[in-house]
Amino acid sequence: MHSLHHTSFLAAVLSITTQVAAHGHISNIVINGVSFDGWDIGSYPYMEDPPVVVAWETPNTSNGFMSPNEYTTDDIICHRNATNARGHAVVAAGDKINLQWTPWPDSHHGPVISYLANCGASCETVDKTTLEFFKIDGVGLVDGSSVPGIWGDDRLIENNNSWMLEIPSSIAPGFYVLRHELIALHSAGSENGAQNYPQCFNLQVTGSGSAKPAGVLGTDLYSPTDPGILVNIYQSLSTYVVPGPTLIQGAVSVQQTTSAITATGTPVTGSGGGGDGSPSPTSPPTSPTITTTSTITTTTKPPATTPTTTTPSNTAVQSLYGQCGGNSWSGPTACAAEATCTSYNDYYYQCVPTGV
Ligand SMILES: *[C@@H]1O[C@H](CO)[C@@H](O)[C@H](O)[C@H]1NC(C)=O
Ligand SMILES: *[C@@H]1O[C@H](CO)[C@@H](O)[C@H](O)[C@H]1NC(C)=O
Ligand SMILES: *[C@@H]1O[C@H](CO)[C@@H](O)[C@H](O)[C@H]1NC(C)=O
Ligand SMILES: [Cu+2]
Repeated sequence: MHSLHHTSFLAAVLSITTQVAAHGHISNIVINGVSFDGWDIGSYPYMEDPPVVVAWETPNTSNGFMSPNEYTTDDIICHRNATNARGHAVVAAGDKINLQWTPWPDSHHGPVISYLANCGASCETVDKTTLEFFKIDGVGLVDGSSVPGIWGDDRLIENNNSWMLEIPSSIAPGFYVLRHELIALHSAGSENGAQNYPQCFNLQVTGSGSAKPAGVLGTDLYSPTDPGILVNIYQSLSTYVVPGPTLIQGAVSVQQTTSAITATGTPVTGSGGGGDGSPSPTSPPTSPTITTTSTITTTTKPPATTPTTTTPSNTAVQSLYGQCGGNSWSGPTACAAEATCTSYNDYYYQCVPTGV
């Protein structure tokens, strides 16, 4: 029942049954001011001849997610039943890419992670099960001083629901799949509760880099018991380990800004051969200019927690710091004497010390 979440804190207090068809997907990516459409899950899967885009294609995923028990399936690679993008975008190593998500629900705290995998001759035809991903960016817990903390995807929401990343300048020219992913941790305190939202794009990286970092298969990226996957974010965390392999040398986590759009890009098709990295004749406009807005300032957020006492509907008693409610929770809803069942969001209620 991942589709339940509050659109605002007040709405959550008033009703925990508000249905919002949200979560998200990437609507477009912006490279040096040139915007490339993403895969529109609401219309393209229903077309006989959908537009060629630089994003990997899926059926209507309903903005849904992959679960930890699917980490060893091919679906974790680029989302459910994903097939190769039929075009790619050209980007120079060292350039930035802004990925525009549809509005992300603010209850879905978690990391923002980006990988590249070399495709060899063509990302349009590569077998996704052979792709070896290396991590170029990973932002997890930004500030753990409050519970449930400020996370990478909270920064993304502040940044107009977009994420800015940089293709490391060291990367050797060639064709690469960019795998960008949000992992929502609001239910991750329970086994199989994390939610992975991967999205893939085809890039041709140009430049004079020479790094060809080693990577791991998509099906080897995560394990359901990784410390950053099976984790209760409603208790104070001093550290958080971003899931997946470690960042490559030369990875740069850039300051979050948005990209003004100055042109619409046409995906390059036909993969001009040998992977030498030279832009093909049908590349998007040359002499691109990137305009970044000033740094987004932190928006005022509602209080992270406001205790709400639930009405016990189960005679069993939960111990301190145990879960005591939330959407689809069927365990005890009463807390031990010294604790009060507190609602953090629709998904998770926890027994916390009374008076805290
Ligand atoms: C996509 O799937 C969701 C849920 O499965 C559905 O509500 C929505 O109508 C679908 N979109 C289209 C265009 O059919
Ligand atoms: C994905 O593919 C499988 C096997 O072909 C199919 O059963 C399933 O319905 C597909 N999922 C979606 C969301 O289309
Ligand atoms: C914010 O996102 C919306 C929706 O994608 C987009 O239309 C708008 O141009 C973006 N604003 C900025 C400053 O990037
Ligand atoms: Cu959700």
